[in-house]
Amino acid sequence: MPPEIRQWAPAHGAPYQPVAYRPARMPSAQSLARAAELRRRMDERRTVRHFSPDPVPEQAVRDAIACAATAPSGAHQQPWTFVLVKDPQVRRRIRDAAEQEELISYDGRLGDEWLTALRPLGTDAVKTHLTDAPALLVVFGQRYWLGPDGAKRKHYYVDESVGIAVGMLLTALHLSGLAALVHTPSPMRFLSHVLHRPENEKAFAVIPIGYPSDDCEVPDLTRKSLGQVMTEV
Ligand code: IYR
Repeated sequence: MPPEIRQWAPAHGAPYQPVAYRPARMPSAQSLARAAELRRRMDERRTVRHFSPDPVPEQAVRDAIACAATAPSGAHQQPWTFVLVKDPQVRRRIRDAAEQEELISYDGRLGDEWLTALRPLGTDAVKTHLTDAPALLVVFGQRYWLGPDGAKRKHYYVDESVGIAVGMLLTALHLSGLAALVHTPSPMRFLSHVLHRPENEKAFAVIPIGYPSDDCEVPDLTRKSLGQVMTEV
């Protein structure tokens, strides 16, 4: 029996029924101060691959997931599932399967150009973070939902929606003092089997969460400047 697709009664086809939205206007001095502070704090975020085994406050992870789930989504269909993996045996299975795929990838499947692009990151097929980080989150995108008649109905802009949600998740985790890695073992199909996800869900990313280890190192990377990433017309 394939795992069941979770039912959700969306407002599919409901008439437009607006409600008033009147958030208090923030004074511009406060906006500027907040924006500058947020920019500074976000620039301190680093992708971490070496985690301390110290536990993280689980509620902080739950709150970050709840923040992610406030993301905008195509037709407000909220096409995401966040699986918090706690069972050490399941995590071991995920690591074994991921490393099996990554060995093939690093052994040639990625190709020279891709491997060259990855060289400055220092990554390889060994994925200790999958078992070492105190929390492991696997994010799935729901490709479709089931109507009341059991028929498949499309979700729109699934990758874009889930990508925005993951961005918000990373922001929430970082501002809560937690480090994370967006890991995309490729191919990721094994995650559906190991985590018994239903047929409509496709893995988007595996996200170990925790604190950097005492001897954590990160690649010496620079970010593009604002002038390099934006233009004005
Ligand atoms: N999935 C592999 C390779 C990899 C690919 C990209 I694009 C990265 O930014 C980092 C790694 C891995 O996880 O090692």
